Amino acid sequence: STTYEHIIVSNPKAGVGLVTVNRPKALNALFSPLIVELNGALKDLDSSKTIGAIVITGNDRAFAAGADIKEMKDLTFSAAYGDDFIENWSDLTVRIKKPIIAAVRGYALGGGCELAMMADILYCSKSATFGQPEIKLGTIPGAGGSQRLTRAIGKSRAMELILTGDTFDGQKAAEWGLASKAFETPQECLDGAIETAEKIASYSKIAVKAAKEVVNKSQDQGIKEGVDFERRVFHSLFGSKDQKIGMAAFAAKEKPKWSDE
Ligand code: CO8
Repeated sequence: STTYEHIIVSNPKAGVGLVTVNRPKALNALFSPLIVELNGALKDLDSSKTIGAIVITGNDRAFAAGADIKEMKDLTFSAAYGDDFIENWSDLTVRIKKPIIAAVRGYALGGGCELAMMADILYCSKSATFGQPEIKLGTIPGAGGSQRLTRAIGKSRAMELILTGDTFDGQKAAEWGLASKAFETPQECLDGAIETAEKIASYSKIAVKAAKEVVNKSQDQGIKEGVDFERRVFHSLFGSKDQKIGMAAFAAKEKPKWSDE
């Protein structure tokens, strides 16, 4: 089997593939090599004859604290647009046919929140922290956040969260319908996700595939156009001074002084 540097793939129960994001020193910040590994692992699990459902998790402190700000801070518009930066994040939603459950413990911020929202089912611990804080860095969500958060919790709440960068906890995520369950503890969250994955894996793989496909039809009409549009605007912000100011300030642990340019 393949060995990975930034993720761990295991088989905790019959039919269940568990992918653990494992870059704890950076709070599981999502950088390109990790996304490549994640896509590779998901594709392997998707084509496995024995796996019926997949769980993605992080650790107790972080599901993922966002896209890697240090990797993005010097990115230019032409590089972001030219290479269609983060387009491969969408692999998870468009290529994987088996159900994916996100078990969110700790921080799910920015790209981390977006990754969790790409899953088919979202479970969290009550103390999990969600948010789209990109505005504080002089940019906007770039991996579907503006579209999926708005679909999940409604326009006014999503607009408020994206414009303020405020976070919300797992209990609120479940109340608002972003998560289907909020568990008392991080361990219960992971166990619950594995248990649900095991149940799904006990059913006919062909019926499960069909069920996922038809439920997703209800979401997909129009969302692809929205996500593509969002990513283009996100790319264009790499041409602004404030994106450089915001991300450099994060890396230097300083407060940004906005130029409004
Ligand atoms: N990128 C890079 N490094 C990070 C990130 C990140 N997103 N988050 C945390 N780290 C690093 C810190 O720099 C620190 O590194 P070091 O030890 O070398 O200084 C280490 O992880 C531990 O973090 P902190 O010391 O900051 O831990 P605290 O407990 O003090 O704070 C927080 C935890 C509140 C989560 C804080 O780390 C934080 O605010 N992180 C950034 C959150 C954020 O802004 N996320 C959004 C990023 S932008 C984004 O995702 C854009 C999405 C666009 C689409 C997807 C593109 C790929």
